[in-house]
Amino acid sequence: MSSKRSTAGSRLWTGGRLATLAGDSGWGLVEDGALLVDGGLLRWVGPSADAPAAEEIIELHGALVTPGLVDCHTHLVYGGNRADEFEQRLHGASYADIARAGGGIRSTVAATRAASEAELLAAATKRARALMREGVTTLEVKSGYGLSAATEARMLRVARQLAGLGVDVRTTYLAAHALPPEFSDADDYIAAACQWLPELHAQGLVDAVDAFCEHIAFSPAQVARVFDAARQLGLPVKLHAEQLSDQGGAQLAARYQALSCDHLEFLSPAGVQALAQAGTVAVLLPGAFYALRETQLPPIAALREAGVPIAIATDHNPGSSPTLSPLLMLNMACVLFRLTPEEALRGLTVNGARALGLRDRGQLVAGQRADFCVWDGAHPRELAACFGHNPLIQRVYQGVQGGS
Ligand code: DI6
Ligand code: FE
Repeated sequence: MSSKRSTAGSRLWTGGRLATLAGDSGWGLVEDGALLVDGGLLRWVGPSADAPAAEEIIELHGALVTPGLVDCHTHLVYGGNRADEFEQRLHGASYADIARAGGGIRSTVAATRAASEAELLAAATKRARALMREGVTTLEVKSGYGLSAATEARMLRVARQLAGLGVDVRTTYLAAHALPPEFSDADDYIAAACQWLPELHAQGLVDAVDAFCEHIAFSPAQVARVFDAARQLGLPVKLHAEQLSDQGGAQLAARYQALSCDHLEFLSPAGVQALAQAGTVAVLLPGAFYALRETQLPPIAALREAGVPIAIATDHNPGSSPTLSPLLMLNMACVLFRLTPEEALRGLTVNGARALGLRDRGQLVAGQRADFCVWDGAHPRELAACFGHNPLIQRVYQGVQGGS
């Protein structure tokens, strides 16, 4: 890539192969395409031959351009690591066994509480940079390893600071993730978690509210109380639903017009219909499916048939999905879940954005944010077909070249 002039102002990226993902289906390919950027937004997208004039021209030399990647489900801020549990699972212990024995999420809670804000930020910064090196321009980060008012706030503050790296960060309150050791009654804990929310929201730390609805976590009735607290503040909700069993979480979330339901391996036909009617995004997490050696596949065909938008994400966390590779998730979504490469890329761009309630990104269309990636490749399906390889040449965030 070469730049002819370096004046600030309008910039034209020209001579690229664009996968715009415009519309509801198809790659939206523009061979020899151009993008005009001004003020952090895409102002014009089309064939290079028709491109308007700009103050600066950047030649793409035929490189592939896609929207910036949106990782809509991560647990990026935490202390410690859980490689010991990886070994335990290889020796036959299940994820649920380890959680019931006090490991799992609760072991990360102990390590997170013991870490200072600066330590959490340093660790999360490395992880965010790794995601950005593979093209992530929007990143969601959940709390849920603090499980007290002070430590949930600390996690959310750290998450917000990651925006300084040059990535858009959305924060989600996930206090209803596990029962902390100082509580013996889950209902009492849920009451506390609901009480903490207004103050965290008042501090501007919360974009959405999530919960873990599962036999090893919280019941639908308990989740409903958390969702009521969110609704009182006008906050949208999301749900970790039907990961290990069918709890009817999707139907509950749909009643609250949830932005997304995530995991969904055990989603029932009634759950699929509920998501379709509510317009809730199904976020599939192949990294967790793979790492836990799950065998029950999410009901992809039924989701497709019902027209439920499908997103994919890394679910980066130290236990069930310790991956920092969104590109590997593209490949796994295809190989493990049989998504098409186009569905997978839509899942990590436009539908990932939708799972965060964001409609201003995820497609290369005039008016959208100028968040895009330039790749060494001729066709976007290559991004899903290859794995263990990073072809990113350039990551552009709000019209600014961040490099790879
Ligand atoms: N499901 C997940 O994928 C993460 N949380 C959850 O409810 C995993 C959290 C962990 O194991 O630390
Ligand atoms: Fe998760």
